[in-house]
Amino acid sequence: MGRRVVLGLAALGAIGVAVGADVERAANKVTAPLRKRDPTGLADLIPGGRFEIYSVASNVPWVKAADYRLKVHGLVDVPLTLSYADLEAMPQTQLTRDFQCVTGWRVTDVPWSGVRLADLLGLLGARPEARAVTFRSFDGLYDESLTIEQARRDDVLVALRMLDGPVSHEHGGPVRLYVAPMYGYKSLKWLGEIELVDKVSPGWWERRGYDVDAWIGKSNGRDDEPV
Ligand SMILES: Nc1nc2c(c(=O)[nH]1)N[C@H]1C(S)=C(S)[C@@H](COP(=O)(O)O)O[C@H]1N2
Ligand SMILES: [Mo]
Repeated sequence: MGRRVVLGLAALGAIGVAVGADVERAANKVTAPLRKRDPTGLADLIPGGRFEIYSVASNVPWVKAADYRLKVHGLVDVPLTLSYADLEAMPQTQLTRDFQCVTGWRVTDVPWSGVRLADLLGLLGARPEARAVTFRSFDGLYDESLTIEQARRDDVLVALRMLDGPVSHEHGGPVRLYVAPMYGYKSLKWLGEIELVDKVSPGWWERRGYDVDAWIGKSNGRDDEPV
């Protein structure tokens, strides 16, 4: 495994004030260049829906798989910096699930594949005082966290592939997080850093009003949603 020190992450910016889905929509407007174009509008008619491309950052560095590094550190026995090849060499787990944004859109039966976060944590040796995991995006803005129990679920992936191909830049490639049982805002794109910490800190959208525990159908006042 590579242990090279990697690209320093840009300082985490804190911007924005208001709360909820309106802010999510407003933030997404910034990212027009990242959105998929569909001049026909026909994509809206495809059953099962399609992905909206979201980014709170207007410019995200384009990182090739060969240049990719994932820093994993904090309350672990062996802090590591992993390359894309390191991640590819680990056992890959496949999952096919619906992807659901808290604002209402859903894409059915999306295939994902990657390294179980649990396997990664096992490799590094989480210390007993590690109670939570914080994730930071190399977009310099977005962050998320999970409790250590959530992070050890077998449906939480450090994803290298989605939709039967490598994770594309617009979907958060080369590597993003995929938290299957939770709303889309937990599935941090452009994953740059994983830190084991002593407690959960609310992520980018959670500081703006979304629930920290983002269970699909059991959070954010959407208790009536089918899972
Ligand atoms: N870095 C980063 N990750 C992110 C977001 C973001 O703005 N920045 N948006 C989140 C939200 S709200 C959703 S619904 C999903 C959307 O994933 P997609 O852009 O691949 O459709 O990404 C999540 N991960
Ligand atoms: Mo979302």
